[in-house]
Amino acid sequence: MSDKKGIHELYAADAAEADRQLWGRKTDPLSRRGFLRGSGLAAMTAAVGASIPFAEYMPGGLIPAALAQSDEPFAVPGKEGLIVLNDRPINAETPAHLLNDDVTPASRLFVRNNGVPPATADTSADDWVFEIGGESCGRPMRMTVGELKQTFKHHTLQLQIECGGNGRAEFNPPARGNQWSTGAVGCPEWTGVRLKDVLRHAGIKDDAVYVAYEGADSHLSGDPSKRPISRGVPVAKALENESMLVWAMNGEPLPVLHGYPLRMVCGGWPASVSGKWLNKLLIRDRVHDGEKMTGQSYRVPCKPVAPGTEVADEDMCIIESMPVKSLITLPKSGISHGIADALAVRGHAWAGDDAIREVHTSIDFGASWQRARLQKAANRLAWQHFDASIRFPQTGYYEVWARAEDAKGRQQPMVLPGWNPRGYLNNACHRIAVQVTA
Ligand SMILES: Nc1nc2c(c(=O)[nH]1)N[C@H]1C(S)=C(S)[C@@H](COP(=O)(O)O)O[C@H]1N2
Ligand SMILES: [Mo]
Repeated sequence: MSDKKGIHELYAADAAEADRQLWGRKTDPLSRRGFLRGSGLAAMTAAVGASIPFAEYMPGGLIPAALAQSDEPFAVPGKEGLIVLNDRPINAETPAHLLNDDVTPASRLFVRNNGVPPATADTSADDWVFEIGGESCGRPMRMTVGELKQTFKHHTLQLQIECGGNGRAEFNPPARGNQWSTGAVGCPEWTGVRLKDVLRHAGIKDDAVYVAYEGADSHLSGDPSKRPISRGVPVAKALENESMLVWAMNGEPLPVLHGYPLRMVCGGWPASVSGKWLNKLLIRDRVHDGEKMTGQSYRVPCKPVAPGTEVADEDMCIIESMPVKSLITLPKSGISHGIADALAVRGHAWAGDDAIREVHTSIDFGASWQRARLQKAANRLAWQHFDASIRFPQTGYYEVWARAEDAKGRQQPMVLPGWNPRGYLNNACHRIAVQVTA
């Protein structure tokens, strides 16, 4: 990596090449999207269609109003249809109807970056070096992905990841951060090795408490001493069969945006624990204190609070297993449907570390519920598919609601659950609109 340019420098020098490295294809640096990711003055001039006399005073990263007002939507190549919430860092979510696949394809997996991704596209995966260390590591070592593949047994599992802030957009008072609606979730199939096999190889001392990651992405400030994010999980979660180090997704090398060449995946917990571009594993003798582990990040009030309450850091608790949730992925909200036919409804449900026991649907705003057909998970910590065939009593406007219940009997709330300062854990029922016509 050290002889390679960071993606920032690369953008300054050659935006199209930087796009190729990051997105796997060359893009037009004059497009609005290409522009936003740091094209030089020449491209900017061409894009606004005039020279810019005071260009030297333009703040770095400023979007000229001529372009900011353009209607051309933001787009992420290879992720058509995703909604871009933020361009620096790149964050994009998937509309519900594009999440209908049983196994989420790369093209439809949300992207959540806290910093600037490293330019890893031209890196040979097998030569990628990562370190294992930390106070509670018995035999600190360096390993390559090639050695990882040779040393440990390979496993392929479908594991669900959901951003802790998925659903944030609904909270009131609003929480700052990316305004995710429902699309920061996906369930691809991952191939790699069990984290526990690697940790045991490197020696876990008796006093081990947490297993954490560091990635090769850089902080938005450009300060090399800062990490954009460095989180982890308690040792017990790290030692589960489904906690993995993976190099492949859906049978292909990990896409650059999803952590190529190596990432951690700990399904069912906030996806922020699933570190991308892994270059360090730390076996800690304390609760990890890396970036976005402390303060209010990925924490909720230990006791419920009224909306808008200020909560002291010491009264905030780390989010672990995510709550029960479901998503209707078929049909697309807003369709018209003829009354003569039953409407086929489909979706997925998941519940952090637990399985889903039942899913119900309602067409009368929750007054009555019908049990949907529910499939078993492909494996533990994969989402489960449900489907229902719904008939409507008369023409008019309906909403189809879905409500999942986990193995412990916990159900999704029909309205917003506990407000919290950072807007995490909104698992309210998903609903779609259907116009039933004659
Ligand atoms: N190195 C690194 N790992 C990371 C992040 C990041 O910014 N840098 N974001 C985390 C967060 S907050 C989420 S929700 C998931 C998103 O994974 P995805 O972009 O592959 O969907 O990655 C996690 N791992
Ligand atoms: Mo996240």
